[in-house]
Amino acid sequence: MSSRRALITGITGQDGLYLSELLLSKGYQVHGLIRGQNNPKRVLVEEISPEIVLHEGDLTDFASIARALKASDPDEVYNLGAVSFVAHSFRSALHTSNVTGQGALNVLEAIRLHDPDNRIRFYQASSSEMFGKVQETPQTETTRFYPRSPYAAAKAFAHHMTVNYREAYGMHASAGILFNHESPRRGPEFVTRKITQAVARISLGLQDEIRLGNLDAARDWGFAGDYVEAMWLMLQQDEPRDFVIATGELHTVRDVLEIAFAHVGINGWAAHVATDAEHLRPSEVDHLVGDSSEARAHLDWEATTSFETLIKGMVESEVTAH
Ligand code: NAP
Ligand code: F7E
Repeated sequence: MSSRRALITGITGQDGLYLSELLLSKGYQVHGLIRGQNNPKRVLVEEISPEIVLHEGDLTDFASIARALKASDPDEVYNLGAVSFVAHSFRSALHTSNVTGQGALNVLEAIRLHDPDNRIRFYQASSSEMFGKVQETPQTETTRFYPRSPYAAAKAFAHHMTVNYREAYGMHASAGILFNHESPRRGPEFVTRKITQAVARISLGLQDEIRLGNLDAARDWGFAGDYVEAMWLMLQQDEPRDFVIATGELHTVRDVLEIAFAHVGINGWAAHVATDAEHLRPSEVDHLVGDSSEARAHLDWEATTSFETLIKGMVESEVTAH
């Protein structure tokens, strides 16, 4: 029996790892594009399965994407690769635009040339950050974008190119507009992981304080394992289209602190938290919350992990790791 093949860019990232596990469990042959000649995160992919086939390449290098497509001959391509840290994108706007924006176009164009019969199905990792300075609440598939960072502007470009390749060339190309999703595999620079890691260390006497930026920022935080399921479901639909994937619940950075500290038995977290202007952004996104009614109706998808369970689980995982 020949199994389905998937090619994932960004396979070493949080979502790439969860998606690899999901696709392997469904019997897929999984291929990944991996950056650099000796990527230190290669080991994370190999821990999931030594059977995953890695192809060296970079989203800014069109030829390397074309080579990976030829070698893997996939049925599905998931474009998860990106410079994904919003704060960093302000310091590296051109690079972010090349990787997160034009990188997606490189993948679309490589697929178009490799597969003129449109056999390949394509997923683009779009982001709630595109809503930025929100024009309505909650945000849906039709809410107008108002990007507030180089990252968000690059994602908006990639999103529009995905829609354009679908409409112009009939490609089965879909974009998931995903709201924040977290896990113990989240990069340590993102606020939920930064807090849960620090709280575990404070509870173990290894650290005294956490330095943070805007504590009033509010997000719709879900569990990454739930969200990769939505990516896969989108590519199983007969017709390609875009979906908002979110929990519909809004919480602040303060709520993350409250739950994480309480879980290790520390009340009065203020003594352990300092605010530091270094972590403020030149233009901030104050609050984002999504409406996933379309995903519920058409994909039968729903977030299954509550915010509290997510944050407590991340703290537990850090305590165990120390
Ligand atoms: P992540 O952990 O930051 O992973 C990013 C991945 O992109 C890594 O595998 C990284 O590989 C790769 N990458 C970076 N630059 C590259 C380049 N030049 N060429 C090829 N690959 C490159 O991100 P994530 O949280 O898993 O998110 C997955 C995708 O969804 C991203 O596109 C992100 O922007 C988007 N998204 C995320 C969220 C969220 O809340 N997590 C929400 C909406 C959208 P290295 O090992 O080389 O660093
Ligand atoms: O920040 C505030 C910060 O960096 C969340 C990416 O996956 O989700 C992610 O982007 C909020 C912001 O995620 C600190 O200002 C306060 O308002 O965890 P974050 P993000 O910027 O929302 C979207 C959907 C993506 O697509 C992105 O790729 O928390 N905040 N103090 C802080 N944030 C950080 N990182 N560090 C702080 O010290």
